[in-house]
Amino acid sequence: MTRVRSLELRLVAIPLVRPFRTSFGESTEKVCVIARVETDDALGWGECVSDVEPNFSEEWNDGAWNVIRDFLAPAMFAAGDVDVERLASVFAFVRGNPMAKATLENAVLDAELRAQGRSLASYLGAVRDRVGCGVSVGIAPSTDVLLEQVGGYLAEGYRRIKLKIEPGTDVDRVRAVREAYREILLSVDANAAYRLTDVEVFRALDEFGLLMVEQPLHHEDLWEHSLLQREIRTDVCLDESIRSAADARAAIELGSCRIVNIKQGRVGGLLEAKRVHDVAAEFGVPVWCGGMLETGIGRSTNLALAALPNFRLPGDTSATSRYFAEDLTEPLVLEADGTLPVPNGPGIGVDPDPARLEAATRRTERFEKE
Ligand code: SMG
Ligand code: MG
Repeated sequence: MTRVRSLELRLVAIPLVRPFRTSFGESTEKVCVIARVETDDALGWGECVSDVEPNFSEEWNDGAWNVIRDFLAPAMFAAGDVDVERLASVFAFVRGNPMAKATLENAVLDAELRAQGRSLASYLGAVRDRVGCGVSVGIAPSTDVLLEQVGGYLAEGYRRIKLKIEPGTDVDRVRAVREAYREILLSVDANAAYRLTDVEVFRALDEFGLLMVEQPLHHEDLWEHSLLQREIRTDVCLDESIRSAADARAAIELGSCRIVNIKQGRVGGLLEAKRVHDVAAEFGVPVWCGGMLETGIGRSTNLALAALPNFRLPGDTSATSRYFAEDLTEPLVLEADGTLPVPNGPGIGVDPDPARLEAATRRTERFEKE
C-alpha cells in the first residue's frame, strides 16, 4: 500500500535532433507532462505520452494536465492508502483519458517499487535483460533524404526500419528503400491516413515483403481493418485502435490484425499493457513495444515492458541519440547488435538530472494531500 503525499506536474520541452513528420503533423520538439509523486517512502516518476495537439488520439498535454489536476489527483489523494493495482478502479469514474491515468499509475508504481528496491522489469515479469530495437523514420522531404536516414540508422545497428507513410508518399518510397536494402526487416505506419477504398495501395505494398502495415485505417476502427486484412498478404498491426485488453481480444477475434503494437500510455498504463500482452500471447499473436518519442523516463518504462516474453519483434524503443542531443536522464546507448539494456535498478531504474529537468521545464504545479 502506498500513500501519496504530494504530486508535482511539469510541462517540459526538449528539442528533437531532426523534425519528425507523420501523416498527421510534424514536431520539432518533444513537449510532455512529467509527474513526480512523493509517498511516505519514496519518489516516483511518470511521463505522459500525450502531445501538444490531440492528433494521435483525443488526449493532449493541457487536457491531460487538467484531468489530472481536477479529477485524478483529487481521487488519488482521497483514496488514502492505495494499492497501485487498485488505482485504475479509483480512476474509473473518469471515462477515457488513458494517457493521463497512465501517468499517475506509472509514477505511483515507480515509487512503490523504489521503496521495495525492486525493478519494474522484475515486477512485470521480464524474461530478458536486453531488448531488440527498431527505429521509426518520419516522412522525409525526399526519397534521397529518406535513403540517407535509413542507411544511417542501419549502420548504427537498428534491427527494423519503420517508415511513416501517407497517401501519395507511400509505394514509391517503400520500393526505393526495399531496393536499396533487400534483407532488412521493414514495416510501414500510416497513422490512420487511409480508407478501405485505398486497398490497391496495400496490394502494391504486398510486393515488398513488409513485416507489417501499422494502423492503415481509422484510429478507432476494428471492422474495416478485418476486411482489409482479408484482402492483403502483409500482416496488419494495430496501434491507435487498441485501447485496452478487451480491444485486443476483439481485434484478434475479428481478424483485424495479426500483430499488436503496445504503448502503455495508450491503454491506460503498465498493468493494462501487460493484460494486452497476455491476451495476444493467448492467441499466439506477437506484440512489440511502441514509442511516443518519450524522454528517458518514459523510454526506460517502455524497455521494462518490452522485456516480457511475447514482445517478439523489435520495438520503437530507440536510443536517446535518435531523439535528443540531451535528454532529461543519462542517455540510453544502442549496442552494435541493435539492443538496449533493460534497466535493472529500483523502479524504472533511471532518474532525471535535476539541472536538466529544471532547464527543460516550462510550467510547474504542485498538489498536496490535505
Ligand atoms: O518513440 O520512436 C518513437 C516514435 C515511434 O512512430 C512512432 N510513434 O504511431 O507509432 C506511432 C508513432 C506515434 C508518434 S506521434 C508523436
Ligand atoms: Mg503507430
